[in-house]
Amino acid sequence: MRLYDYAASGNCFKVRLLLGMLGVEYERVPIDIFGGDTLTCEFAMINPLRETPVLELDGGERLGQSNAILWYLGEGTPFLPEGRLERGQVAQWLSFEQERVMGGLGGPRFRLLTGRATPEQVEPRLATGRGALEVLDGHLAARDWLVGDAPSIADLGLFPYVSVSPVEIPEHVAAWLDRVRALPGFVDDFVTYPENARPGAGSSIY
Ligand SMILES: N[C@@H](CCC(=O)N[C@@H](CS)C(=O)NCC(=O)O)C(=O)O
Repeated sequence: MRLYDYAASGNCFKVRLLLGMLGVEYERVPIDIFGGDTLTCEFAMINPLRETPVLELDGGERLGQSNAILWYLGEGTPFLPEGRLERGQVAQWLSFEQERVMGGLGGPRFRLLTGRATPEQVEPRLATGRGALEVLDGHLAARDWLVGDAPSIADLGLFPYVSVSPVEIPEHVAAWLDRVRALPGFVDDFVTYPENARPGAGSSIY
C-alpha cells in the first residue's frame, strides 16, 4: 500500500493517523505541493484533481478523498461501526468536517500561516469555524466520542484541523482532542507549512 502524502496537510494526516493506529505498513510518497509536484502530468494520472492524499493499493487501484480513504481503511475494523444509524452518523460528521471544519478552520489557518490573507480577510470563514467548534463542543459535552461509545474514523477525520484551530478551542473539544492523542498508535507527524508555501515562493494551483 502506498500513500501519496503531504506532511503539512490535515487531510493526509488523518489517513496517516488511521494507518498508524491500525498498524498497517505502507510506503509514504512525499508530494511537495508547493514544489509543483501536483502540477505534473504524472501526478494528474495519479489523481486528476491534483490533490493529496491518494491511497494506492497493492493491485494498483487508487482512491482519493481523505474521508473515502478513511472509510475504505476503517471497514471491518473497530474504527467503523457496523450499525446502519452509526454509519450514517459517521458519514454525517465526515461531511461536517469537509464543509465546516476544513472550510472554517483549516482553510483560514492556511491563508493566515502562509501570508495569503489578513485576520480581517479570513474573519467570515473563521465565523463558520467558531460555529463548528460550538456544535462539536455541545455534542461532546455528554459523550467521549463523536459516534457511539468508541473512537471511530469520525474522530480521526475531525482531529487534524480541529487540533490546530486558529481560534480558541472550547473545553469539551479540548478534552476530546486529548482523548484522541491518548489512543494507542497515535503519531503526531503533522507539520506546519514549509517556507515554499508562501505566495510566490513555489508553484502550485493555489
Ligand atoms: N476533499 C479533499 C481535499 C484534499 C486537499 O485539499 N488536498 C490538498 C492538501 S490539504 C492538496 O493536495 N492540494 C494540492 C494542490 O491543490 O495542488 C480530501 O479530503 O482529500
